[in-house]
Amino acid sequence: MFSTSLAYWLLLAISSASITDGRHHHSSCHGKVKVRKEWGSLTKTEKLSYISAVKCMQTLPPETNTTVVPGARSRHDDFIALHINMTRSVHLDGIFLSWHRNYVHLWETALEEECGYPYGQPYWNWALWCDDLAHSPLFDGSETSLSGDGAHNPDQGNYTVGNGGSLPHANGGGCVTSGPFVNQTISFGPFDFALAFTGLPSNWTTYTPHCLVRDLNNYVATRYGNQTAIDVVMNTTNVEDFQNTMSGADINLGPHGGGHFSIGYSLLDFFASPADPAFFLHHGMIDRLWMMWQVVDEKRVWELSGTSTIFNGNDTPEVTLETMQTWGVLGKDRKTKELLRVGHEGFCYEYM
Ligand SMILES: [Cu+2]
Repeated sequence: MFSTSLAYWLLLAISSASITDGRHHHSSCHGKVKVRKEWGSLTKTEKLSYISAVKCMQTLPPETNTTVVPGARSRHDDFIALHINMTRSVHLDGIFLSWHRNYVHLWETALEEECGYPYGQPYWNWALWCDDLAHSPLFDGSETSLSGDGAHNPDQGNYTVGNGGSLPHANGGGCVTSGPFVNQTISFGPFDFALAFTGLPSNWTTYTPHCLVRDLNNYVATRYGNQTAIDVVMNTTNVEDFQNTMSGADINLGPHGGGHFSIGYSLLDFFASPADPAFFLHHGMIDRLWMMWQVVDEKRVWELSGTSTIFNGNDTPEVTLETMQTWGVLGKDRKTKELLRVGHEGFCYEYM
């Protein structure tokens, strides 16, 4: 315990220093800045408020056109459906970071405006809990967690990853058995990763209710989410390397892929992963690291690499500052250059 909390405070000290640097850039937020904190450092009130706001999003009616997407049953489903539909445009490419920055921000904004959650979007610092996910504040299954492990599923084989690689499963693999999201119904999917190559079938919009599935996997979390793995990403010096080390390649999942795999099944669904409430905390951490990496050098802020097609495919041109990005019913279209600076263009938050 001692070493965990020591590491925790060291990390807080490091992150505070970086944020101070970030403030040297003039902000256009005029003092209205939300503080995004690590889940473990939220007060009980803040945690319960966040959980009840997520449940509120799962109860409010959708804004998606349900003639087109009949599976959409809630505001949370609006976020999931949009992500499913855009998966092959916004991952493993040149708009991954900026698109998800605004996606998480739109979620944070909806939590406040529609569900009364007044605080910043929390994040999940992988390194703090990677060797014991089931006892982390985020996944311990208590009333102040986002639910715990899934029931044991004896039929799990290994994960096949990349070019013939293999990763072990853990002890879960079934529906979550404890905590606030034990009765959550996921409306879409699950979707096979192979669809990343072929595209979605037209019936992806169908209502296919199932439970929130988890398989908390310390082996994967430790391998790809420890501080050394994060340092590899943070020590890169151009955005192409930052993107590639964050999301990994082949069996090296990187912290981005590693986070998805370490929680397993629902969060691992390449298309419908925002159905797991932990998604927004995972991507909060990615956004935090990107911001900390950007403020080291002003020219990193404006650096772009890749297209807006999965695997940087050439169906779309190289991303530029003028490239338009879209979020459907969730929010207005934005130019990429508006999405690159925390503290500007409505991104009024900071990381603690
Ligand atoms: Cu995503």
